[in-house]
Amino acid sequence: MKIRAGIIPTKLTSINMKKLFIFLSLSSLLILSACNFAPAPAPATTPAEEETLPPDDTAIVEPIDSPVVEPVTQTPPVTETEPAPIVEEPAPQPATHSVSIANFAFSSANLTINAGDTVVWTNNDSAPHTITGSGLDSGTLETGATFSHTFDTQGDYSYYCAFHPSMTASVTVK
Ligand SMILES: [Cu+2]
Repeated sequence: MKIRAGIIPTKLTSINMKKLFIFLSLSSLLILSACNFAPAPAPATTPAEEETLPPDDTAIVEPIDSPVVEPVTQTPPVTETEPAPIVEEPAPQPATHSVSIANFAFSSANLTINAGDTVVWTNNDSAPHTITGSGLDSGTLETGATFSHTFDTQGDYSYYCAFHPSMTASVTVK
């Protein structure tokens, strides 16, 4: 052990190695005794080691820096959420309303519909009639003829028969 005693770093290193060796030996003994195992044959310590290392040194050597486990902070994966599609409120389906012309009268005479709806007039009378007024002009509707108009704009549409002005009716578009 004294071969390279003159070299201080080497000596220090050898001392540290001795401390480590003793520490490991004692640790293994503690573990084995705690497990009620028969103690393994203690590693022989050379007299030189016992001389240079008082028992107190083990207490100094014992704390071993446990590797610092840094908490792994995982940032949550950024999930790109697509913006929800703008759902337009579905417009009411356009409807078709029928108005019958019979006995010199419109039926229904007062019809209420939604914008976009269509009204179909049918002349079920023996005489010819018209739908006239408020922008409506069917021309002459002979018996069995039809006239249709789609109301896209809200408002009140009053109309009459050009042949029989007493025949009046209206369509209210909401
Ligand atoms: Cu008429």
